[in-house]
Amino acid sequence: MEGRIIKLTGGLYTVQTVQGPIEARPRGLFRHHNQAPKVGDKVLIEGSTITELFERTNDLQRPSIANVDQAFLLNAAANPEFSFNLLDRFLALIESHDVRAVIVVPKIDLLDASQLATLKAQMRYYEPFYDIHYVSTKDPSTFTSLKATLKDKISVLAGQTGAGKSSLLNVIDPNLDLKTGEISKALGRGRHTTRHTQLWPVEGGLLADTPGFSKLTFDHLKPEELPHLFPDFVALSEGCKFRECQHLNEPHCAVKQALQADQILKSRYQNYQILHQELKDVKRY
Ligand SMILES: Nc1nc2c(ncn2[C@@H]2O[C@H](COP(=O)(O)OP(=O)(O)O)[C@@H](O)[C@H]2O)c(=O)[nH]1
Ligand SMILES: [Mg+2]
Ligand SMILES: [Zn+2]
Repeated sequence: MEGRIIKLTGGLYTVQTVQGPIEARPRGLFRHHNQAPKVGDKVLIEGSTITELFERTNDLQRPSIANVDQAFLLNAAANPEFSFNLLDRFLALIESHDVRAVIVVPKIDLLDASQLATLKAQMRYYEPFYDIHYVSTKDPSTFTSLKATLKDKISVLAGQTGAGKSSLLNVIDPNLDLKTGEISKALGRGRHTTRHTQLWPVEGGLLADTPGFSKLTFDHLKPEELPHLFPDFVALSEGCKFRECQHLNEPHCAVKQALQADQILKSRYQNYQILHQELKDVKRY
């Protein structure tokens, strides 16, 4: 029977199947992968044994989840102040893990109508490349379109502390926070909570209760890889003279031409330059 691993605690896996959740253990390491199954893996089970592990589409380390379809990247409209730099860094990081990013702007109730209109106008630049959801916990109906995207997918949340991740979990399923709270209580002592990642069935999909991409580090990337992580630049790069154009000092660069023609958000290009330099400065051995 086919299933999806939604939880791992002390070597015991919980596999979601058409017959409901089943607790199972793996047969051992898997020949083709030489690795243990993890949360998010699509597997075959016989009785209470995981017998086969399907190929992964991607493989996150923190939290440890395979086959993530999308990451909701939260950048609050205010408090903390909206940052295009953080937005672009997170987007590149998520792209580098082969995960689809979905932009979420929480706390729109903290802006007045004209401030919100200004932010939306700036964000319009991203619309051809990313879905954007503007939400507020003060108006739960703002979450309707976001909820609809959960179906049949594995989703994780990303974004800095205070962005509104826990609040979003709470709106999507008020039981989620409670459940994680129960786990820490069950462990007792209340001093140290051992967190384990778990996928919760919500809106016909699965949502991780542990945020991803919390370390905004790019050690795994070479500067030459960066152009591929900016889909807006990728779309233009056909017009660059050089195939592996870095869009920095090369002649006949379509990205720089678009920048001069105001077809690229200035902050977007600046953030690209900053990141490119940072990746060059990373020590490699
Ligand atoms: N006004 C307003 N406050 C919000 C909204 N979403 C979250 N907050 C508040 O922002 C703070 C941080 O939210 P939280 O969900 O804990 O962020 P996290 O650190 O990303 O999990 C909390 O005080 C929330 O009550 C919103 O849509 N509107
Ligand atoms: Mg939180
Ligand atoms: Zn170029």
